[in-house]
Amino acid sequence: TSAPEKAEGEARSPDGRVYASQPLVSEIYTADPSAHVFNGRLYVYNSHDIDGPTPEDDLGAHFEMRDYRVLSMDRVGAPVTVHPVALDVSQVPWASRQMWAPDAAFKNGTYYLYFPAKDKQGVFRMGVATSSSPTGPFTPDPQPIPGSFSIDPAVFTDEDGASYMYFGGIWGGQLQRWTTGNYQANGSKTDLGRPDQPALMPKIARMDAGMKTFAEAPRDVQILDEAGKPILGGDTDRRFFEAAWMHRYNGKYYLSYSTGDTHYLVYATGDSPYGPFTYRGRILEPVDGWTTHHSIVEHDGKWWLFYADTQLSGETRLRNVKVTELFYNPDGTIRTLSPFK
Ligand code: FUB
Repeated sequence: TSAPEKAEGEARSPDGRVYASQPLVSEIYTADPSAHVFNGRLYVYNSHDIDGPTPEDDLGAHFEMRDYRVLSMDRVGAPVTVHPVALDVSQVPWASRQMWAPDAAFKNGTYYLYFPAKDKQGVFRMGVATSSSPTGPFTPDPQPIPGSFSIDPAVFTDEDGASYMYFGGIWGGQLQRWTTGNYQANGSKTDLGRPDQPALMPKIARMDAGMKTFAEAPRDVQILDEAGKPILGGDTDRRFFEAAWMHRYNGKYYLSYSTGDTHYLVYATGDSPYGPFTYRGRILEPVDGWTTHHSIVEHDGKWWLFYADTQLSGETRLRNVKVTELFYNPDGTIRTLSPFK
């Protein structure tokens, strides 16, 4: 599906608010941006949205993406290249549909693309594919990463060279169906259904040196409130929903994520990649469209927030990636941004 050319006067949302940033590209629809700097250039690994036939539902069946196309640019504001298809679902032997939010990493002279997709049984798993180029084409492993499940992989490499995958998403992301360690096909469609109990937390697993398998069983990443108690399931303005991202700033670890049905991008900080993390606040107020999913990267001496909204289409299933500068306060907190001026 092609996105329409940007038209003059399209810079206002349907309710009249002026967008703070413009879509990075309009040739294709893009979402869920994971930005990385490789050899000084910015690469964005995103979902490639298409206009499929499935009606919208709470489980995201309308996100019917089939392939990945990488975006790249010399710097924010420079022309953006839309690269050819990097990986198509038809190349992945175990996958059936819904190539959702991906991420990438570089190690051992190889670029790794991590992606969630539903297997032939309709269960989300995480795949890995490799390439000698940051833009692909990528060659997928024939099986998903052993022990992987749910969605939204984010692979963070720490200063000591250790890499970790953060992942998970509730509702359509199926995390709530894995509480026993096995997939419960008839499990909850949303969450634990226990608003006064600790919420489902994102998962973390250290990656093996080969970057294709977990070096340990995935474990919970604890997100705590200011009193040191786990954020509760009913605290929907702050609890983890999907889209985990990790970055390091001034020696602290920043775990950021989407609150899903309340549409915030929020963050929590900690002293170790494993956490625990203490909730600190909002990064981005709700965008146009249901989903909100981001990444944070440093480039050219500034920090950038990549996110997406539905400016070009007005439809949640057809999103467009944007970027805006992110600012830290002197105490290390992040200044809350609005997607509108
Ligand atoms: O784009 C499909 C899914 O919607 C992603 O995996 C989630 O993070 C949400 O953006």
